[in-house]
Amino acid sequence: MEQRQINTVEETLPFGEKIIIESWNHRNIDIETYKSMHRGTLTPEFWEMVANELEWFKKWDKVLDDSNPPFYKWFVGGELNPSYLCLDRHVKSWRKNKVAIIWEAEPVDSNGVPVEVRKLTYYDIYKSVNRMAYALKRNFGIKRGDRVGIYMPMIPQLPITMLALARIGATFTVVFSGFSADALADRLNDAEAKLLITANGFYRRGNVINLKEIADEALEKSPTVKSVIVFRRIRDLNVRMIEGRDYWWGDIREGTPENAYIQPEPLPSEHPLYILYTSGTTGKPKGIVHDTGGYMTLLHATMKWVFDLKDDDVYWCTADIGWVTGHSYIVFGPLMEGATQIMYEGAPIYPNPDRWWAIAERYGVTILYTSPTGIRTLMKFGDQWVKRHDLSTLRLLHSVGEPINPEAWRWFFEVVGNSKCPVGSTWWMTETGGILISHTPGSYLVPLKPGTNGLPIFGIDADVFNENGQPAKPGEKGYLVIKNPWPGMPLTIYGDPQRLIDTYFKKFEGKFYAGDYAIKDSDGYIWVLGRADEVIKVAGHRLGTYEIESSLISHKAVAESAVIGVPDEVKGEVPVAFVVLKQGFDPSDELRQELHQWVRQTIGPIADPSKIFFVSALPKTRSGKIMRRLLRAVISGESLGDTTTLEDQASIDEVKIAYEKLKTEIGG
Ligand code: 6R9
Repeated sequence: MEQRQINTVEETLPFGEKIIIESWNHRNIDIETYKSMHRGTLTPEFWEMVANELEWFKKWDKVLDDSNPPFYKWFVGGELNPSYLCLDRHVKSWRKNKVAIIWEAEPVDSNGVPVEVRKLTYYDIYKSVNRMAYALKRNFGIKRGDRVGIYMPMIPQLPITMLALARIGATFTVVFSGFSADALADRLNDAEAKLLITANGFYRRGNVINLKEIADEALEKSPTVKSVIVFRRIRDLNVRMIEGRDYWWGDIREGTPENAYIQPEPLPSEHPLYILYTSGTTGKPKGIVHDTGGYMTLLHATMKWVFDLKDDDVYWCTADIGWVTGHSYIVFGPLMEGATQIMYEGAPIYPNPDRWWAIAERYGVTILYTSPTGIRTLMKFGDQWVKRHDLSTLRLLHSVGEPINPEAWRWFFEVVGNSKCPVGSTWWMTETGGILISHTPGSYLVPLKPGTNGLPIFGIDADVFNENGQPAKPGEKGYLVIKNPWPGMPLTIYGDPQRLIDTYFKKFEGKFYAGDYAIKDSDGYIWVLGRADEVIKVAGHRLGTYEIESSLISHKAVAESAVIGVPDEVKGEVPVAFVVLKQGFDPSDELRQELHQWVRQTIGPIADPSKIFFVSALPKTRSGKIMRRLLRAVISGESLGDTTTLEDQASIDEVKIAYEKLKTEIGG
């Protein structure tokens, strides 16, 4: 039995104490030693060493092609296939019948026991992927370079679909199953998807969601999609099937040979594996395109260093595959590493607020990767829900998606992890492909501090810059930048390469600007504070305030709108909307409800503002630009600063009154 001892040391800076878990896997290290090792890793050759640990069909001619920045290409000339790395390799080894995915459906019986659990081995998944790849190729003519949309809930058929598409070299785009028909249609159209793969429905919080109905509505506006494959997730849920367009997954599978084998395409390292749409500073989400070789290399590295994954681990990432965390750390990362992992269909509080802890106990989870919102949601219900379960198998905990407040960190560390598991907050984004700043208990563990992201991982040169592009002083708030190219970085923005340059590489010439505010402390630890742009993280879900504004403005009654993020105890941030109505429309509760419903229908429930305020004018400059800065100042109680450009002082007074009203309502 490993000896585990915890020492608590006081920090001098205003960042709280350091926590040293002594002898955790005997990899503890002091900060200066880590930093000196880290300095030696900031070269392409270091990443070449990591890439050499993957199985390539053909090795590269050049590690990094940097002739056309910021369109870097990693491992040029190399060929590989993610489906091969995640499946064939294991099937050829002792892992053939190792359980890859333990899937638990949401419904439970009257004793709270889950009614459906499936354990799929690597060989099971391998066979399904091959049959699916066979059908995609032979029946639907899908080939390398085609784009395919995926709109599926948290069921094993989702990773199976992604791996089948990767196997034949089709570029897929997964759309989160909580997005609306309009959001789905926008993404299918932008990607010019030929085919959509979906399910008839799924369970969420005890309700049946009819996914196919939403997909049908989207398909009316998505002319490029010629065929649809529908997985029957819920046996008795009947949905409309359009002859010649819609096909049942089961029927297709029946039509393929049991032992179908489709050779994995040897894909060039810079082949576009997938497009994932994410919110930015305009109304239209952008399609981040990831490569294959660099992306898989970063995932391999982080699975080892950050998650310390071993063959006897039971790993669980609670994210939804519809977001980047699920792409990287449910599908490609863990499966490539041969993990046994948990996949859960439903809500964390169904039927009770101990569902996650029950699952962790049931399967003996050892590594848990979750979100601050998840932690805060469950923390609210009290320790007794955790204590009811034996969580002694847990050995490593991480969070992602938003800053973790020290209180939530402590609860996760003490109550869930019983003060023996390292707890990290891994910083990364859709654009980065994988984790770039994090504690790395799998390689070397520096002291923990509640709430920090820690030091950049090996091979990543991250810093905090001030407005002038100079490194910020310790403790000074600035902008997070990544100074070197890394494997896993975006290839481009689909259909709009210039936007990649403008959004990420202009503010600090040639360096990747993440769009986050951050502080570096005197130890060099990075603390990401939140977004510096018009992006908000609602329960860890990334949304653009402009998207919500565009949705509101598209309603017939709305003339103008401004949306900002407001701090929320559980969700981190929630959107609040200020709305000016058109002539002939009057504020009413009914109209307010209609607007809430409208946002749900045009984007999805996650984007629904927590409050909608009717105002007669928005604070604007004389040239007509909405001054969101002032709205945010009112909300944060900061001084309004320079208001000389403000056209109409009355507008800001009205916002203040609306905000005071909000504060009394939420008791903040
Ligand atoms: C993986 C993911 C990216 C934004 C990012 C930042 C925030 C993510 C964080 C974090 C503080 C962490 N973020 N992880 N902030 N600490 N550990 O979430 O990707 O959805 O693209 O969001 O999320 O603001 O810029 P994505």
